[in-house]
Amino acid sequence: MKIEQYRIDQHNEGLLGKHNNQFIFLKEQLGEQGIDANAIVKTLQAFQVAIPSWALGTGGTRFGRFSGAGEPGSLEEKIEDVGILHALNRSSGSISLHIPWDIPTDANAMIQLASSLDLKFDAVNSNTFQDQKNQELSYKYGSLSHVDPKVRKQAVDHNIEVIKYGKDLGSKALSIWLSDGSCFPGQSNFVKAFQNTLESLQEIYAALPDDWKVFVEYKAYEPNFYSTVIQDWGSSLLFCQKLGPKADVLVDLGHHLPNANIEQIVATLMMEGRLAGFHFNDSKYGDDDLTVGSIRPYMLFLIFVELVEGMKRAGKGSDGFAWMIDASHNVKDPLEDLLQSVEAILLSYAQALILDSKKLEIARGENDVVLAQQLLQNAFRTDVRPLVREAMLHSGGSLDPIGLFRDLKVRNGLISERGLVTVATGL
Ligand code: LRH
Ligand code: MN
Ligand code: MN
Repeated sequence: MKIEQYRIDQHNEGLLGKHNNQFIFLKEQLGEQGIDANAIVKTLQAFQVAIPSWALGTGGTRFGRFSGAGEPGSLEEKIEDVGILHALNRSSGSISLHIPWDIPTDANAMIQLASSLDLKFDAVNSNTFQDQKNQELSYKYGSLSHVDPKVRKQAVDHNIEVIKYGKDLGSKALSIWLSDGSCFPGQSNFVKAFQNTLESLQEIYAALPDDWKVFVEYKAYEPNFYSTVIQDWGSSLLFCQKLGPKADVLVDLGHHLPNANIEQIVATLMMEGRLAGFHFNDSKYGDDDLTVGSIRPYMLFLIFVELVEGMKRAGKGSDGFAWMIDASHNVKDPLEDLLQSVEAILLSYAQALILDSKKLEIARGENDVVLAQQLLQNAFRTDVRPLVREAMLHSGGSLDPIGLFRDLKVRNGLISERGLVTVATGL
């Protein structure tokens, strides 16, 4: 199923009058504050968020999975789904694969399909947190940190194989997330686990092509509940510093202990030039993997304030980082959910872009706490939806992606192509 451009244009026509009024009104308001709305629209247009292959089907919980209908059952179908998202919002121009949940047996065919939908292959993810079919040794007690060098070698070899898959697809980065750790005090020697992991990572690092990066993702807990080897941004940064310039820290919003100040973490990593990018999601309790912006939109905005500031300082555009959604869908249609997530990311970015950062710096210098807060909240409380809509419109996308998805009955189309019950590979 492919969404033709004329469908999008037709749908936009009916919405254009109302949108133009709203955009012009906001443009005037922003103009009075010296902000160029058109420049912000351009910046938003350039922002691309990768879609993970595992978020295209219903995730479920450890208690059960209520399968959705018409979900993708193959890699081709997953690429097609991302093609649908990208046609609608023009902001989801890449897909991130998880090996071996996805096995690109015919890389050229996959590249062709992806480029016909204007998509690229984002970072490839390795998986040593599950035992795979026909695997010789188990990861029950860890992978890259394992006490047994044979298990470590198996995990290193897997990562090197993932790099090969990625190379064939034109990916430029390997994302590593380890579940390694311990469930009980005494189970693991923290120092040995760190050193084993470092040695294993060094072997993987040595296998990286020249123009590749490795992203090191941390997570405070789960599935190990006492300790995690790469538990926080500090540990992750330490690994990256020891590995070398091709290693950077990957922040997944759901991987922190409650109430962590993620925006400050982001500021510090950017200051050091070691932020690889993001796995966006939202949560109330832990690694909930809920729709981005659904629970703590103000936190997301504050993160984007630091990102915008950090990008400016580094003289980098948004294409200098890896942005991805990492979410799970238990009750919503995954495609609708992903459209909501991408929109939430763009909204936060737009809010951060309209912040008067010069005034904020002056307020900070004068210890005017009230004004500093007011400036942030003025930006956050501005309805920036017309900016995001204008960006999508200019890029050939829809003014109302979810509305059009529903009008075109995309899910029904997918069900008639793929059947009512399809089981997505992966989670
Ligand atoms: C772990 C994680 C990591 C995995 C993905 C499936 O919680 O965030 O990024 O690769 O979920
Ligand atoms: Mn993640
Ligand atoms: Mn996670």
